[in-house]
Amino acid sequence: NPYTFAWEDYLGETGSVGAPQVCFKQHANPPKNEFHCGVKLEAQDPRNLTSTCIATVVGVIGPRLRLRLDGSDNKNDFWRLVDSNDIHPIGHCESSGGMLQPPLGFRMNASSWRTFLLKTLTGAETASSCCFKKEPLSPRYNMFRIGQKLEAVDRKNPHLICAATVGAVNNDSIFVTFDGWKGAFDYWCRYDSRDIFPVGFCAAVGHPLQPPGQKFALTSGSRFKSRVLNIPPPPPLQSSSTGIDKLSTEIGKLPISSSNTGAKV
Ligand code: MLY
Repeated sequence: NPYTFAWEDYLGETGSVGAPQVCFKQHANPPKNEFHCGVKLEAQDPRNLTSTCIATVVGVIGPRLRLRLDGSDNKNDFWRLVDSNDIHPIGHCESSGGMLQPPLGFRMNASSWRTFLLKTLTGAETASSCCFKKEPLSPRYNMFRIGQKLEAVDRKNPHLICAATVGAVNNDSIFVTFDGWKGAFDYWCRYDSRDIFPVGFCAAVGHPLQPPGQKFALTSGSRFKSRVLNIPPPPPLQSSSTGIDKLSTEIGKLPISSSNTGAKV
């Protein structure tokens, strides 16, 4: 039964603990999923983050939505949580002064975009604004510790959430390792990624959980001897792009005077 992985037994056998809820950017009480297949919404194009596109819900599992961008193919589906800031009701983009864009790889020529948009939205069922839940706050800093267990999206098979371990911690990043698998699925992510969840999350929301794989060193007493980690270098320290954005915004607001123009700034 994919809903009932025995975390308690596994934590005991491996002598490990789950990362505490407060480490995660997830609500302690996960939101209800009130979307259903077929409804349309606005979503950021994951392959072109400056574009807001029309998407259709093509799958619903627990608090997750499988989305397909209208005008794209069925090979680029992606998943979002119902409390993601990347999704909004139809009309949100226009009401905030933006324009809906064709997805990267739009399958018609650009001039047919307006016609396509009109057609795809005419008579469409749109997701009600009450389906969209408030995104949780980010924890103030990275509180993860090496060895803590968690549940994590397999980014190569993003419909899957799997048993995982914090393999390394570096500044605002953690290295997610998948228990019982060789390193091929492991990845670095920010501590406030929406792809990582506390132990027990899947059971609580009715999402299947992939138990550990079978690739354990068959030495020592336990079935679950941890493997030797091959940890790739962490991502370069972000010179906090948001910080820079904010700084340049602030600079833009400064009154122009002899003290802040000219070469000596
Ligand atoms: N068919 C794939 C699935 C791998 C899933 C790995 N996750 C659970 C970490 C394979 O067997 O390679």
